[in-house]
Order: sequence, then structure tokens, then C-alpha cells
Amino acid sequence: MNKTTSLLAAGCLAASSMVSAASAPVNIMLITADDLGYEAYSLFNNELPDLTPNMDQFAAEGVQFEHAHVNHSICQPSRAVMLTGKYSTTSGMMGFIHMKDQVPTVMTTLAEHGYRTGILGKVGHSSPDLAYQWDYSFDANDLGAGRSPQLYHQRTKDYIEQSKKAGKPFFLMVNSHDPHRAFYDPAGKRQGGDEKTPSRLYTPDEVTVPSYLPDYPEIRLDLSHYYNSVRRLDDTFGQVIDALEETGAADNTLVIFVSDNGSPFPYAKANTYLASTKTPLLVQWPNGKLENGSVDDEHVVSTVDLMPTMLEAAGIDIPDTVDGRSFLPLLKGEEQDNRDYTFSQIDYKIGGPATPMRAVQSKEFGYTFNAFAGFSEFKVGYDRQAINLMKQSDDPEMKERAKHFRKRVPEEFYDLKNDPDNINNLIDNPEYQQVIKQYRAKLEEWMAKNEDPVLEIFNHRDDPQKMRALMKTHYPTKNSLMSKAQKEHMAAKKAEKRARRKNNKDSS
Ligand SMILES: [Ca+2]
Repeated sequence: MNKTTSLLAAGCLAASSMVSAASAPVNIMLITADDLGYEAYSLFNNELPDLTPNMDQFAAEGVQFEHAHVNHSICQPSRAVMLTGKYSTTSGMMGFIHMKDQVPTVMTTLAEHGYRTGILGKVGHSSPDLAYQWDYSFDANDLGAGRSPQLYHQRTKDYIEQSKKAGKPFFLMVNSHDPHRAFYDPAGKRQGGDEKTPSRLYTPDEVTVPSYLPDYPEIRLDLSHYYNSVRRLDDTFGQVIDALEETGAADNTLVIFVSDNGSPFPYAKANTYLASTKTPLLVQWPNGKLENGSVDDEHVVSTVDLMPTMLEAAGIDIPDTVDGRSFLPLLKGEEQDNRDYTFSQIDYKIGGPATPMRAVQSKEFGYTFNAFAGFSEFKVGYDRQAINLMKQSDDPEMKERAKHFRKRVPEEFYDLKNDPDNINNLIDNPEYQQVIKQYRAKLEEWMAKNEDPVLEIFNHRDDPQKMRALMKTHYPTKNSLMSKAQKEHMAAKKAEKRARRKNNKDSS
């Protein structure tokens, strides 16, 4: 058990004034999935039966956004965007890197206004400030490897009851470790003693294969395991919502559900394609004015907007450090202008050299600049099986797709309406040059505004040698960007893991 308790003096003072206010402040629950691609959620994939029944029920009583995106399709930096309301470029958290310069987070801001702050699962990845002390905190090991719906239910209920007793509003971040790899393989090894079996299992012949992946038996098997884990994520989601309802707090709680990044396959997670950034986003807000079951298919929203949205719902001023914009007006049925584009980036992955990408997407088109193209390869652990199969294929198109994935080209442009899986790069197509120019300009404007180091590389995109030289100066090793505290923390985590493995071995 690693429960931490902290009582901030400022929080206590603010609490008394909040609780005595005429109407109780709204509670906030942010529920996240780990690696749930949009195509693995039923709004966008209704061919696979019974995939997310609890989320569907929740959506039927709330609002779904059809054009919601993450701004960074990798776990820790994506969560940092959600919790700071800042793009990775402006916060400096461009990978598995914790906060160096203090900026307000959802947690610190709410705590200053009397909220308790709690977290279940993914604690390190969801604490932009490594030193942040949550009032209530349980990590994967206390939650059945982050995959026990029952334990999530119990902890959610405990925390809300505690907050009620303390007479304080709460913020709770509930992070499922599903459907992240290792997926639920019925014939495979279990990850922890309390890891639960999903309430429904899928077979390789019934799964849908997105067109960005080759339809091979090995891929279907892997996908069936992925969907097992998606179903268990939905089990956890259902249990957490049940716990909220059982405490009687649901009527005064803003609940937001979102994924941190796309599914862990090539052309999805850790990239800037549509399957990388597009995410299910579901909301229930007691003060909302939209009809239950509404789908917003008009506005483009992104996770940089989550922090200001949560603060506005709590009636708290939004700090001027924030890059995003509250979408609460949309939930009141109002219109918002300038909701046509989303920007995303990739910098440092968990291993290997930096592979910076910058992208702008709308409902119609997506443009990406790859700052590493031509001299560095893109590789991540989860892509090996699919890319090797594609390389060995007799199909020249598959071979080419595998090559493109590794090598990239400096610029990519896709017609997302007709090619949502980003198959056909239109960058050299004469018919699109005018619109490509507009998207380039949009991205350039965004990079300039955010003082993005990639802008200089972008300006030399026709000169690979210069790009390479600039990459060296602008992208030092990831280690050099980490604080001493983070390095020590990582070493301690490694030692803890080793000890746990040894313990498990000795007791089995
Ligand atoms: Ca993730």
C-alpha cells in the first residue's frame, strides 16, 4: 500500500470557505484509458459486438465528441498535457520527462481551492511534478496490476466516502492500465495475482482489422487479445461509475473519459496519424444543457483543453500559463469559434533517439512534418511483429508501407475524410498544393507561437544535412533533460521491480 497523505495549509483554509458556500462545489473525476485507440470504441467501431457496453450506457446519458484528439500520442507527455493545459513544447515535458519549471496543474490548482486530490493507477506517468503528494494514491500493484475492476470500484468508493466525511470536494483521476500491452491472452501468463478475466473474450475471426494494419492471422490474434483488454477496461469503467453512483456524489460530479493515446500498433500510438491522436471523449456534467446521448460532430477539441474545462466547471479562474481553452460552453449548448484544428507532436519515445513530428489536423486533412526523416529510423517496441510481417510479405504495397513507417519522408499530407487510416500520402499531388500550403502555414504559425525548436528544422526541410545538424543541437539526449530527482526515482523503481520479481520467484 502506498497511500500518501498531505494537507496543504492553503488548501485547508480554502476548504472552509468552499464548503460553507451556498451550493457545494462540483467534484471532478477524470477517467483515462491506457492506449485505447478511437477505432476500438463503439462510436467508431460498431461492427464488433458488445465492445464497450458500460461506456455506451454512459454516453447515452451524457455527451460524446466525435472530433476529439490528444496532443501527444504517448502516455506520460499526453497526461502532462491534460493536467497542465499546456502543449509539451511550452511545458518542456516532451517525453517521459517530469516537470522542471513549476507550472500549475489541475491538482495543485484545485487543492489550493480546498479540493482533495486522488489517483488510481499510472501514478508516476500522471504526476507531471514528480514530488506532488496526492491525498489518496494507489498504484497498479494495489489494483490487480491496474486491471481489476473490483479493486477500482472499492478504492473509488473509499476515496469518495473519505472526501464526504472530510466535507471537501474531490478531484479523482482514475487510470486503468487496460488496454495497454501485455493484452489479455487467455492462454498467456497473468500479470498479477488479482488480474481479472474480462467479461467477454474475442476470437481472431470476429475482430475488425483497421486498414493501416495488414490482415494476417498473427495480427488478428494480437487484435483479439487487444479487444479482450478493451472489454476489461470497460468493465473497470462500469465499476467506477457504479461506485460514484453508490456514494450519491454522481449528481454533483463532472465526469470526463478519455484515452491517453492511440492503440499500440504501427501507424497509431506514438505518431501523429489520425489513429494516433483521435480519441473517444465522453462527458457527463450535471450543469450541462445538451440532451442525453448528444454527439458533437462539429467542434474539434483536444486534451490541452481538459485542464481549463475542469477548472471552469469548478468555478476557478484559469491560470494564464494555459495554452488550451475550456470547452464547457459546448456542453451548455453554445457555439465556439476557432474549433477547426488540432496540433500534435512527438519528441522523445521511451527508448531510442528523438523522432520529432509536428502535425496539424482538421476534420478534412492532416499534415505532418517529420524532423528526423532521411537520417534516422522510427522504431518502437510494439511495432516489431507487424512491421516484420509486412516486410516479409509478397505484397509490394505492404513492403512499401513497412519501409515508409521506418524511414518516413519530411512531409506527409492526407485526406482524412476519404483516407482516415493515412494510407495515401498526397504531399506531391499537384491538386492539393494550395491546401497543403495553408496547412504548412498553420503549423508554422503554431510552432512560432509556442517557440518550438522544431520550427528552425522545418524551415530547412529541403536540406537533410542541415536538418541533421539542427537535430543534434535541438534534441540532446533524453537523459540530459531529466532532473537528478527523476533519475534517482527511476533507479529506485527499477530496484523495486527487481525485488518484486525475486519475491515472486521465491514464493512460487
Ligand atoms: Ca498509454
